[in-house]
Amino acid sequence: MDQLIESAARRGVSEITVGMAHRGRLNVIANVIGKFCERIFTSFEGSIHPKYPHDQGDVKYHQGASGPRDTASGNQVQLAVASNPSHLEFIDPVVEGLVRARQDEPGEPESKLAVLIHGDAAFAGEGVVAETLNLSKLPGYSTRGTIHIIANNQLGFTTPPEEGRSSHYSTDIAKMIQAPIFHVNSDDVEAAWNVLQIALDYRQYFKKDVVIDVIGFRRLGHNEGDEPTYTQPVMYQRIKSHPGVRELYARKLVGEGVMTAEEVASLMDERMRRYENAQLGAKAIVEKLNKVVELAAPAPEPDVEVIETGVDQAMLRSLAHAITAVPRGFNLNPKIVGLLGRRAKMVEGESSVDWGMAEALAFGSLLIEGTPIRLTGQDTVRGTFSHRHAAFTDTQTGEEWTPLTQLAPDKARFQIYDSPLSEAGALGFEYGYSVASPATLVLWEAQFGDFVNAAQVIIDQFIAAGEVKWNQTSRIVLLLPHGYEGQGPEHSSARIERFLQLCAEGNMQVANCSTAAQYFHLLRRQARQKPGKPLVVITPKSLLRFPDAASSIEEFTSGGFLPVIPDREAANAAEVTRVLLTCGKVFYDLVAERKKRSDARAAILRVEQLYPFPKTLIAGELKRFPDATDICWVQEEPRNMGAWFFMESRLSEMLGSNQRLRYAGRAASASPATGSHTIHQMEQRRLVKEAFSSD
Ligand SMILES: Cc1ncc(C[n+]2csc(CCOP(=O)(O)OP(=O)(O)O)c2C)c(N)n1
Repeated sequence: MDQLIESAARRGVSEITVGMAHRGRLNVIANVIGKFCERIFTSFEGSIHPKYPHDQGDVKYHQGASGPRDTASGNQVQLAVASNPSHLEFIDPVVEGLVRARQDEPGEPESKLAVLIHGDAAFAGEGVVAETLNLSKLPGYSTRGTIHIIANNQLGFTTPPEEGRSSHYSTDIAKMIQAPIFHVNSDDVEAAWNVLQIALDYRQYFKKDVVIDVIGFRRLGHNEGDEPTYTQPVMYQRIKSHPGVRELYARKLVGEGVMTAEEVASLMDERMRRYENAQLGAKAIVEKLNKVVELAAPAPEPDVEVIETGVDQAMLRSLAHAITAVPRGFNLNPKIVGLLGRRAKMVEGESSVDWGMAEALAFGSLLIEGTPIRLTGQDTVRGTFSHRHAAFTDTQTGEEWTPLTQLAPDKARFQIYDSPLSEAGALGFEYGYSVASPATLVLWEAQFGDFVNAAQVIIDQFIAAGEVKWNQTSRIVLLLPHGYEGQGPEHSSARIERFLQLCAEGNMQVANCSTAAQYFHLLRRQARQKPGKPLVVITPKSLLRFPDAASSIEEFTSGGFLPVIPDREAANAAEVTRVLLTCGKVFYDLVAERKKRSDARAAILRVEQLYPFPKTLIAGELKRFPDATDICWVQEEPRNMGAWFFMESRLSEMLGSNQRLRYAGRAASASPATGSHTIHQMEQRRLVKEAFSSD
């Protein structure tokens, strides 16, 4: 590691971001990044170093660290070890995203380097490794070559290679990208140094990944409590009699007359003194603090307010012109000509603005205001539901025209990429990007929201908990198509319940917009928010083209995202005896049913922001209907899914003694949705009917 930094600096590298798991991590933080011994020892003593209060958020060997290092060649290198969870290898795509964000800033991209240190078992076994390798040469994801180092101790906890992988080498997975792989004996320090020089030359010249497999052993057990001779008695007999690499190399240097035995001993003494001093420093800190740690009171839930995010109509007009005026000589697909014509008319008020145009206007206005945007996902450029068309392909030349890239090229960059078919790797990358580039609005879109659970580790370990664990903020946006439309168990649900269960301490936001204007304002609000918090947007499928979900242009020129949409149609508040609270597309079914029944007694409130829970706004709306005794949460998801469990306790707390809270929705179910379109329709009719009857 030491020589990696020195050698990389000599080749013009000025920034290195390291991703690594547990093994050797404290060593790297203490000895490579430097100056962190005292912090680590304080943590071993059971206290938190006053300079690093956030260390209490995670165990010491998961915390990140960063700092500058002056190299022997007189250069300074900025070093960082990324904070990571216990989940092996999931830091890989995150580090790639962190580094790509830095490379997208002005300066020489190759001067910023990603280094990933892997365990041999994890490199062969964890699928996210393959996902990350697959990103390495893609235009939207490449970091111009990563140095991979396998700290290969020939064991995965107690599991030997014969049981841990079907390939000969743990590194064989890297053959998928034809990366050069060097296997080197960890006892041979100078061979490792030589290999490192070749690897760095390769990376700087070819801008591709390279792998160094350092084959050695683990002197002790997997961790403090492990007894390796239970499972590897023969191997550990041999390890016991092995002098270790430091001793071997010292002997070699002494033998060659490079150093004397006294010099070796004095180097050791000096190093031990450093540790002892750090330990004394840590003890002094612990004694000084010497107070009983008190449990902090839980943070109150943040309040929700409406933030003005409207855009002047003249600006919307000029934006619409820029994104609908086809460049001279460009051969547009005739099927798309109509779409552009319709989009142009929307801004003139001749028709309502639909979802796709609302998004384009949000992006366009943000770019002009100076917010860079990066949007990725599977088939995202066109849009899975053919509603986006962020780029157009010339029918004769195959060239692409991406209107939003031309809006403010000097001020704010618009990046949009179709992602590879990956969720964990692709979302991990975007999370990393959003952390390193807080000014950029980074959005990741799932093909259908259902597939987001293939990236669950990134959500649980990074997006939901990253700020509390590591003081690491992100304003990443997840766009998750969701809606019960009879498409079966795997094209219906973005698993709203899972996100809501993770919500606490204001860690993130979950919203489900029912109109195009709401989506526009939500995206704009997200770009303005300080500090950034992740945003999960439950996005529609059929509503993309549903006329009632489109919005008039006036709704874009003033106002902001409404966490709760009041019922403007409930004619006479005094007549209302029933309040239906809901979110998402089922709102439109409820409105249609109320109309069919000519029911003036039911009001329908849309809770568009589920978390942070808009308590004051909902309470204010409920107050408008003093005679409403039947309060019903309506959802199209099964009872054990959707927002019901989240809403039940929160709404119950707010009700008066004369009010009763009910549920109307699908029955609890093991699978998110039925596979039969007919049964889907029957269920949908039933839940809507139930909403209007409290018997
Ligand atoms: C995703 C995940 N699964 C399981 C574990 C539990 N675990 C921690 S270390 C380890 C063995 C890792 O072996 P290897 O990758 O060779 O690294 P080593 O510990 O030998 O350095 C396992 C299974 C984990 N941390 N993360």
